[in-house]
Amino acid sequence: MESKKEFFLECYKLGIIKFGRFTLKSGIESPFYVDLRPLASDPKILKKLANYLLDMLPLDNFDIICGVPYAALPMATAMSLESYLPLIIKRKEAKAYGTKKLIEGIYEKGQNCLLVEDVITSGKSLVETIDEVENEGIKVSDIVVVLDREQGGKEKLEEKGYKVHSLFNISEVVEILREVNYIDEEEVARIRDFVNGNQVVFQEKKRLSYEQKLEITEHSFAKKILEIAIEKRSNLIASADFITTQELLNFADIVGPHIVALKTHIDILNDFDADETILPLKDLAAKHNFLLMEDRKFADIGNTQELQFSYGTFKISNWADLITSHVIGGSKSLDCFVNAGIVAILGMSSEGTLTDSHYREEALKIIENHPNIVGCVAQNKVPDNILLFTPGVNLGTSGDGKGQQYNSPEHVIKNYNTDFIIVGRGIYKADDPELEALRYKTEGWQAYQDAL
Ligand code: 5BU
Repeated sequence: MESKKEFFLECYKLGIIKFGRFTLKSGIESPFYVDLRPLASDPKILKKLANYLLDMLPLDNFDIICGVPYAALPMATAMSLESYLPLIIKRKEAKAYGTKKLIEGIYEKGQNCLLVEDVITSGKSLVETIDEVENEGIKVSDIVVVLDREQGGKEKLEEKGYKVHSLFNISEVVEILREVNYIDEEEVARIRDFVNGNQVVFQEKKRLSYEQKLEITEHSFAKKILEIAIEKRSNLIASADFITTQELLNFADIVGPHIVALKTHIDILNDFDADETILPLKDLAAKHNFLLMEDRKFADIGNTQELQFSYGTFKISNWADLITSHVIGGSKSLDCFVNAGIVAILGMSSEGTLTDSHYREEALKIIENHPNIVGCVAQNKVPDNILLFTPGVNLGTSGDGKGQQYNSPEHVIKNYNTDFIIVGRGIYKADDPELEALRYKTEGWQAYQDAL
């Protein structure tokens, strides 16, 4: 048989222990979280686990075997199959009708039952289970657990005269994971502290500054927008959702000094004209030093996106520095955006969006690995090397009655580490858009500085 250590690492790969910051049922913060249920989904591992557990035990002492519901049920079943110890099932609650039995299966009073548990923490729930089993006239002398969290449970049960056999304990598990560099010294120390009953202090990870991001970002447009942010002391992008060129240009000139980028929906203009719209817009971008971001939200196959990007009425590739794109077409669909930076859509701000956590997890894999990506649009934290753009920002209201959901600049910068806030109606619908742009700029910058 492989070593216990190798076996543990096999189990670990199923995701049974997570490290980070977790709030337990009791409200206590823990530096790790254990859930052994995935073990039952790998039949080979479950079978091996059953044999490891059985090997530790004086099997002749037991007449029957019982798992503590629910996580230990498959474990007890597998042990029963490997050892021929008959299985009984303990219900979580007695049936409200019929037999009202708490224990199901065939057993006799006075038989000795081996109890199986996945994780032992304080031992409280095990004590309750033992009481219930003993109330049926069944004897319990030994308990076998897969993982001892070393928080007093074993001692508590042993004081009451039970023998607790544990396959792994958290200290040895941490040692194994440290040896293979899956966790670092800081985490090891925090776990030791926690196990020793000390309150664990979690150091809040600070957000990176724009200067630090400038060092780690690769894309030229990522660098450009960061440089503008530093120079203008602004993280504001104004969304200019106008339907006439005149309004668009007036607005760009007014808010230009305060923004890092102007976001357009060029296809909503009634009077688009490359010479009349784009040329003066580019001049304004140069005059006030901001980027042009076309919120096109591409969502097609690569070939079509390539055509949509460079041809048709708007010829976006001629003038946009940044474009938004969904990643729904897969990584290769993004290859066509070569002379602009992609701001990929990870999560939308609107109520009922389908960009749920599963979608975002998969989308992020594409976003993290595509060289044309500058950043993403999202309403949650993202890795440090991807710039985060957050729309749905408004100081005056929480929604628009059409599904848009708003937060304040402070909220998104503090909670999501947003790099750039995107504000549309909050600014362009204001009585004095310039003053309002200044207000969002000031609030956004202040929130950023406070978060450093
Ligand atoms: P608003 O007026 O601040 O609600 O405008 C927000 C802009 O951002 C608007 O142009 C939207 O098309 C855009 N937007 C958004 O609001 N939410 C999203 O998730 C994405 C884009 Br992606």
